[in-house]
Amino acid sequence: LSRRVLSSTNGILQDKDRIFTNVYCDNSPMLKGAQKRGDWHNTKDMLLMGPDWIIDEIKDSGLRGRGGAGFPSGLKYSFMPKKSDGRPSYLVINADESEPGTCKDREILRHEPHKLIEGVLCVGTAMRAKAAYIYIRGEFWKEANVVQAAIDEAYSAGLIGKNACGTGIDFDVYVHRGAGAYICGEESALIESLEGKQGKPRMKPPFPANAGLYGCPTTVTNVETVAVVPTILRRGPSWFKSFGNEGNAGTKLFCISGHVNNPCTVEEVMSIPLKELIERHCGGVRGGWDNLLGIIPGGSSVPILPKHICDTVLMDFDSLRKANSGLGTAAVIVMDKSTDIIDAILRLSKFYKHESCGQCTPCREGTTWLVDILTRMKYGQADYAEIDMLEELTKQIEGHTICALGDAAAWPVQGLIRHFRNVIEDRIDDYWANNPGVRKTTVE
Ligand code: L3W
Ligand code: SF4
Repeated sequence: LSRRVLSSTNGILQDKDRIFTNVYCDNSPMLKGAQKRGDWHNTKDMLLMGPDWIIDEIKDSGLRGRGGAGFPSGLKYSFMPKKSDGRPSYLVINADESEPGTCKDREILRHEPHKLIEGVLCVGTAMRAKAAYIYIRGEFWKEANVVQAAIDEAYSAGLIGKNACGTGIDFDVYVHRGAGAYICGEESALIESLEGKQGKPRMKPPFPANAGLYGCPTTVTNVETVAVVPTILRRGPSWFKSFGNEGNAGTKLFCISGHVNNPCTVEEVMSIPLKELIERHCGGVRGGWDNLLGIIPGGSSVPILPKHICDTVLMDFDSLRKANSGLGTAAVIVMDKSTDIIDAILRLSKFYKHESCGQCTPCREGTTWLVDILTRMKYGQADYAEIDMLEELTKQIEGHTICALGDAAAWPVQGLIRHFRNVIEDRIDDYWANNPGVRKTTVE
């Protein structure tokens, strides 16, 4: 809390500081409208400052990846080779937005496609790439059409393609559509899928920056991360850093769903208090703040937080990590007291079981076990000892798999046990009290 600079004294983002000014589609997403909003302004001058300048500006801004991991973006982009060894470098945009509760990149694709394409050109130039692929979730057919139309406009206007923006730089942009698998949002599975194979994650290292698409240096990066870059370059890293707490710079799109009066996607300052975010933009929790049970603050892959933590926690990477959860994709899923919390977490476990690619035994078998045990716990048909066994199972999955899907399956269940063990125990007590004739089997 040492450097709480929330753009204004009352802690809300002012319109003049919004990056995504068309996120509600007040105006046309196409080129004319985008240029009126300031997109493609001075892009040539920014590109001619050179790759090192662009990377330094991104590093200085403190931008961290908006796709879930929060890795420092400038550092990640700097991993790409400065000198070619004969292999081309590729930029790949992860628009496979599939994390439950997450719908922020969708709004950018629909309403701000030129912000993305300009960002693709800036970031691609920074890593000396000549081509970028935008990998769009299969279900987003409308968004893919909008992005393709915007790319066509950008080619016609000379903004991309040969001699992009009159800089002498050649840069091509292609749309590639996924086929509806969550795992293709994992960067190495996405690369496999782009290559025409099944979307199964690769072991890392090597990281894509060393050996990615077709074995060439590749950076896979999220839509929102890239789309904010032109504004950072135009307005400067200090402007971006003036929002949020130390190490958690900038503004951010939050998508808030569940038991609130007005679910929405909204741009706010990083480090805004969770309660303020919901009360200011969503008309509060259904039935009032005291009716809150808990909130998943960052998409389905992070642990739920109970109300007493939601009362004060700030929405940024480090604050949520300290609270034993995470910012993830900044998808805020609100649950009021009417929620059957065991059933809600069971639903997530079913999702991960379904989406597991099956390569690793702990993930493939473990997610099946999570579903089996939680299904019984939902009805109370379990034993107290099985709660510890369930927790142990999550520890056997976490950190023992090729990709982060295993962790993502484990963490929500750990959050359930950490904060709602009493609910599971009460459910077990109720079941055995109401079913005296049923024979109980004890877990060793
Ligand atoms: C070179 C090194 N590159 C790290 C790169 C790496 C990647 C980035 C972050 O998982 C999380 C996951 C989900 N040399 C490097 C290096 N890099 N060290 O930096 O890497 P990492 O491993 O921290 O994260 P990840 O594998 O990208 C992403 C979580 O996000 N998530 C869900 C996301 C869902 C979506 C969606 O809907 N599309 O994104 C939510 O929490 O669980 O923990 O690029 O290569 N030494
Ligand atoms: Fe596949 Fe799961 Fe292993 Fe990831 S953790 S590679 S999804 S089996």
